[in-house]
Amino acid sequence: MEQHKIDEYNHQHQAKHQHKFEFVAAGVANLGDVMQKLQAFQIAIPSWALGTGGTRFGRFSGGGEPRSLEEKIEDVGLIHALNRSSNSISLHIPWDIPENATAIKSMAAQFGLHFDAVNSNTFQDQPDQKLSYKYGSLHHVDQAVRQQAIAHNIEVIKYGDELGSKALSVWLSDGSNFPGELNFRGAFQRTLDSLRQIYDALPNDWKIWIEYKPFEPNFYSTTIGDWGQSYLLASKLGEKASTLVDLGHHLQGTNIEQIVSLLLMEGKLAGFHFNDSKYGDDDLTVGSINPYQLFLIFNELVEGMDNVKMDHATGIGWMIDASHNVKDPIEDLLQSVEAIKIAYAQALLVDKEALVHAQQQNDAGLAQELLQNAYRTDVRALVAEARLRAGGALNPIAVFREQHVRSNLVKSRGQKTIATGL
Ligand code: PSV
Ligand code: MN
Repeated sequence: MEQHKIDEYNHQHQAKHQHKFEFVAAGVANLGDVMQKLQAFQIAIPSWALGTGGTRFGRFSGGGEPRSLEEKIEDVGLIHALNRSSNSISLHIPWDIPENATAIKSMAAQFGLHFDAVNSNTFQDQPDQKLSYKYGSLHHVDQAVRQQAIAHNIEVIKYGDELGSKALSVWLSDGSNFPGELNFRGAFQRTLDSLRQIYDALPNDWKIWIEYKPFEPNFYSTTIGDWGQSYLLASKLGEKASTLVDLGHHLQGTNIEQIVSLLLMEGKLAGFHFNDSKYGDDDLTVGSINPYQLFLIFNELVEGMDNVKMDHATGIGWMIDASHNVKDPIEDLLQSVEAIKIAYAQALLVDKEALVHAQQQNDAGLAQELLQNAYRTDVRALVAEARLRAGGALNPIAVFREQHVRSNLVKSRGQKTIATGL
């Protein structure tokens, strides 16, 4: 995306934007601070979200999907050029093996991108794989299978290291489908032992992020099923290990903001996989179903990070993890980043002193007023202004559509492309 096209769009819409920005900015006491924080805040894009997702019933390609790692990087480069808020990409191995790490790294750098956490994959069998993960990987009863999965994770660290990543993100599908199939303690102990071996292979400045999920693809138990189990593993492993929260990996009604608050307090919150859901791990666009919950999570994050003087932008990992069936993946990611930044901006507007006072007085009514005052502020012009100041588009999706980016991608890449990993 040439910068002049973005500038042209911005120029045409500047006057209307300015009016909206001044209106909302007039009510923001700490405007300079909010604008600076919004500009600094970046959200990583997962390589697997750049193609259309599917379900076990089917997959409907949208066309023009990236066919290689290079094309995935191009797509993230485009997203970042438009929103100036997505300056990194998270790779999944073996879907995204970089054949020439130096070349891939410098290509990414040309788009202003670097590499976020690398993800291992022991939830699928690869064609050339010796032993199957049908009954799990790091928790497997057979030591040879565990060893194969450990070796894979260590290989993923190696790829990530070559690209400048600093974290290994582990999500296991290990679990069981029927009562009695698995000894829970045994499965946990074997997982811990396997993770220890991976932990010991981490470079000094690396972290390991342990994701949890209550069900799917296993439907009776998951060996790392909730934040308690992940936290227990992370605590036993040591300070390089922490818990990764994927918003879709909770049962309905779970108070995610409370989980986040306590993990932060313990210094064990690795970061986020953002998405939204109505029923389970739906992988819908973050903010599309429950934006108030997203705001409440950010409210805890801002309060908790400020409490320990943690830099919001760099203190933990911020990443999207979504992939559904119907929308254009690039538009979906632009919407996701926008929803995250809106929730973050609203959380920055909460009158914290007044909230502390209300809490001391047990004034639930006032506490609600204070939170909802911030939540009901239309901060879109603040987020757009931050983007504008960073060189992005006032309205990224409008530019994407006006420039016919998707149909150009279909022309150059083809209608029936399938991004690796999907
Ligand atoms: C599966 O639920 C999942 O969405 C996990 O959240 C991982 O982070 C992601 O896939 C990629 O492996
Ligand atoms: Mn995830």
